[in-house]
Amino acid sequence: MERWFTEYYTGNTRFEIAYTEKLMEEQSPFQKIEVFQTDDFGKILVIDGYLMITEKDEFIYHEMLVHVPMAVHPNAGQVLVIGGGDGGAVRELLRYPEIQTIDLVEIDERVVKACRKYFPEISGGLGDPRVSCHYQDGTVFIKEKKKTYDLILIDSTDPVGPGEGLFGKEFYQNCSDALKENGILVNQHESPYYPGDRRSMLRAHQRLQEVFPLAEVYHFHMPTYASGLWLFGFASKGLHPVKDADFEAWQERKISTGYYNPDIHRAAFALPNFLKQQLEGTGTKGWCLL
Ligand code: AG3
Repeated sequence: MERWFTEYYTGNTRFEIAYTEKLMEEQSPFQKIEVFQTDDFGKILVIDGYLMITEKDEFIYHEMLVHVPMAVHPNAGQVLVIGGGDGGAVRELLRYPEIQTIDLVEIDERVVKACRKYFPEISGGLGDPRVSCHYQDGTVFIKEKKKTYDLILIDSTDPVGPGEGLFGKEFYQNCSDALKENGILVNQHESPYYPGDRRSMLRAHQRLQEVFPLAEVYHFHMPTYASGLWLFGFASKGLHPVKDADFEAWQERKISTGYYNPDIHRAAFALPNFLKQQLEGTGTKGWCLL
């Protein structure tokens, strides 16, 4: 008998992966956590019915989350990751010797436990001496921090359930206060195709633009997220995501990557017209607006 993991993108469109075994299912105080073994994507982590990571393509998401801002920031020493309990973002950050401390603020300790058990290759860096794990609500943690971080990564779930506050304007303002003068914020920014994701994307973009002098989005191809086209936001008090990137310095570090490279970095900020129009609120032609 075939068993399927199903994620509904809308009431009428869904994505399915057959699994060979359900390795765990747990209702934590915050959310439902599931891990499945699949043939095509390796192990997959699902939270509240939404696919978070697959062993096959998580590198794309985590490389684009980390290497884009790291190629721009001239010297990131203090980094904050909010969410990211799987450890994928931390794994990529640890490849930079100039990073001295990483605070990981994950609301749900059960996610970390599950990932340490089932995804050791992704979560392995969480025990590194440079990393401090705080099991706390990121919206509360951030309030105490002023001019502390060079880089803040918001590696969140979707804006339903525990992830919701991580898309709020007050939270973004607190992130801005917690960043040093040349700090950068990168956030999980949803996607333009399906209406629910699009609404979240537009709301996040508007709020970030209200808080930060510079707020842009960049895209990457994520096979197992709705529509395959996914976005991160890049916000700063001045540093430009392409003009201020130092690609030579990045390449000198000889970090081997499966997706990220300087051409991809530049191209990620080149947006298709329909997306530009959506973000500017001028999408009158109806491209992808259904
Ligand atoms: N964070 C979730 C990204 C959004 C997925 N959304 C969806 N499947 N509807 C992934 C965390 C990886 N560290």
